[in-house]
Amino acid sequence: MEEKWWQRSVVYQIYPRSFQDSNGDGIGDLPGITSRLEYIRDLGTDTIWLSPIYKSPNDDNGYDISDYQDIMTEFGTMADFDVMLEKAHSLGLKIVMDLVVNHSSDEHKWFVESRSSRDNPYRDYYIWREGKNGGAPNNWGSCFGGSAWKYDEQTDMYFLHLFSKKQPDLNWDNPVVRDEVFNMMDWWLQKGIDGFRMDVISLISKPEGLPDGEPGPTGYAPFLLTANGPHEHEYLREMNRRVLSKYDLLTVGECAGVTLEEAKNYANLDGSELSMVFQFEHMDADFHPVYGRYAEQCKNLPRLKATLARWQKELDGVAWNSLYWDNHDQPRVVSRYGSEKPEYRELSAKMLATCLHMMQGTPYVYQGEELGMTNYPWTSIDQINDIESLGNYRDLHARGYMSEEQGVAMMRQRSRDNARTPMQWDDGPNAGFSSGTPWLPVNPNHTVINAAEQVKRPDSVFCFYQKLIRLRRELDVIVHGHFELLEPEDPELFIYTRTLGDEGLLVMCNFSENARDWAVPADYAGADVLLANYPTPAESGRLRPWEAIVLRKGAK
Ligand code: TEU
Ligand code: CA
Repeated sequence: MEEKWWQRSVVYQIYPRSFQDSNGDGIGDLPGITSRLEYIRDLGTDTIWLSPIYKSPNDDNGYDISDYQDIMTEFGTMADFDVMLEKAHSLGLKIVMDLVVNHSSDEHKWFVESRSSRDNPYRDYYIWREGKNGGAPNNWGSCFGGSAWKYDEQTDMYFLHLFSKKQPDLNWDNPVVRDEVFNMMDWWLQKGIDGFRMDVISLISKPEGLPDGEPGPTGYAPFLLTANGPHEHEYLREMNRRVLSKYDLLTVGECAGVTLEEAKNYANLDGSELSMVFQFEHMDADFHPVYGRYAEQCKNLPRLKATLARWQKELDGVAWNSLYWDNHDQPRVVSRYGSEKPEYRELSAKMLATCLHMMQGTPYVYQGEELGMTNYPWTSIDQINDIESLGNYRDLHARGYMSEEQGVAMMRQRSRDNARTPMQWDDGPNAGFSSGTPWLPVNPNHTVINAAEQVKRPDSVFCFYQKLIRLRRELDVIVHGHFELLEPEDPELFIYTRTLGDEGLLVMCNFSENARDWAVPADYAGADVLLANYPTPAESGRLRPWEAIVLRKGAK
């Protein structure tokens, strides 16, 4: 199989609202992104994934789209987009857009029509059902808490919303909806974009008859029961045949609920569906066993290692992995699996980056991850903007599972807002993000953690990411090497090898602040040090706190 361009790419994700404000309204925008494209090029990433920039009432910060072919007012104009796209391409950067078509905004004209009457031509663009026993049509719960159904008086029926009440699910079983979506995609591709990240694309085909599911701790059936539905791959193959296959794109499906077996279809190397998927098993590895994500973190390194190892081994040669720790939905990985202690923060950020970037797959760097940015020290629920965090907290608080104080502690660990505080450009006011009042508070630690300081310090996290990204460009063993996990049960060490022919890498990562004895296997004795996160040479047979070392043998 010849190598595809995105198999050697490293993608930079921008959450536009929090990246760079150019007009002082406290909200990031497209001209702000355009002014920072050289920074992204200098990091070494070659592709940008833009979280949604389309017209939206911002109930879910742009993941509720009211016009798929126009730009969100706060972010600028289509002319601003064209300038940004043109400059990105001139710098050798590709642009991947966020495709949010499992649902639209309830302010989209399709839904305004659909809800107006039962026989409106747009009625079947969405999923309407009669109530049952005086309540919702089934027991499905929304990802954001509460029921996944909203009663609509106008036509005395309920509509489905797996996410917020203002995000009605589109009816993909309706061929006219598929035509609308495919035409819109082609319109953007004709403008010259280079691919799509597809929001919850694994949920578009609902189970026949919309049956009740097994209720979870909140009494509702989890929304993930709709994942990988009966027509999922039929619709994606139709999308590929009618649109994607006409271009040379990076397409990544955000596949909530995807299994390894399913991923072999979504991301198979024969190009009949998508380039790759975002899976969530490694993101769920530290969930609370009963309350899931929105409860205290339950770290378990062996479980994290086992899931990543399984995805590495089972997709090798069959399908393609994405690699990520951070995005706009996840708490910052330095706070989640690293250390915020001043003496360890940068070491742990570099160790986490090494662990991820030495694997097989396309790595994604989320804005600020290349600086080692951390979670925010929230002190009150009132500071939280995120609809998902608030919805889940209110559900659990109302049921007596969580006090307000426990809720604030949970937000400091788990809220999506930890990823959405403004990008930290410098140590000045608002971290150089805005000359106005930022829509979400800037982390006070921007005086210590910021791009301006790091781009010129050779041992910074930023410069370490530059090295990692350069190595991926240069070494086939990183792109194509086969993965083997060592020490699967060790609770602190994540050690694995990559081999391609005679060449091999030994990747040793200490996920703890405990120094550990660990003897390098004989076949790596005396091997060259390809990469290390400590400034001083490694002590043989020992791994220092948060230490990462990559040994290379058999290089030609
Ligand atoms: O996220 C969908 C999804 O899978 C959620 O479970 C998400 O990963 C969650 O926040 C993790 O706990 C996508 C977008 O990435 C998210 O920002 C949107 O809120 C959501 O879809 C609805 O569009
Ligand atoms: Ca702005």
